Amino acid sequence: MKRIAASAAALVLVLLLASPSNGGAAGVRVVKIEDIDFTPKAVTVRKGTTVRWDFLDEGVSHNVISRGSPRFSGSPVKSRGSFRTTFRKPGTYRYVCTLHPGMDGRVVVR
Ligand SMILES: [Cu+2]
Repeated sequence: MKRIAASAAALVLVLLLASPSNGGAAGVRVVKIEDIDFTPKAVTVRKGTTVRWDFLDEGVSHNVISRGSPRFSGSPVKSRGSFRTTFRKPGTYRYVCTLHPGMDGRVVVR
């Protein structure tokens, strides 16, 4: 019986490791904020994907503010840490950092 339980646990582990973390049904896509820019400036994701912005511009504050339609709820002004939101509906979501003109990006949800 112990042996069967161990085999089942091993199988679950294999299934977890084999499941795609990117390009699958849902996952996390990271956008870096550094050098007063979003990198990459555009990401294309499947609906249900969480996009996480990592604030890596040491000492420089930024925000992530949705522009136009469709819209998502943006981040406060931050200089470290991260902000994440999950995109459930297809569309092209444009956003800017309101503190730095020209600092913009987009998330295309399919
Ligand atoms: Cu900024």
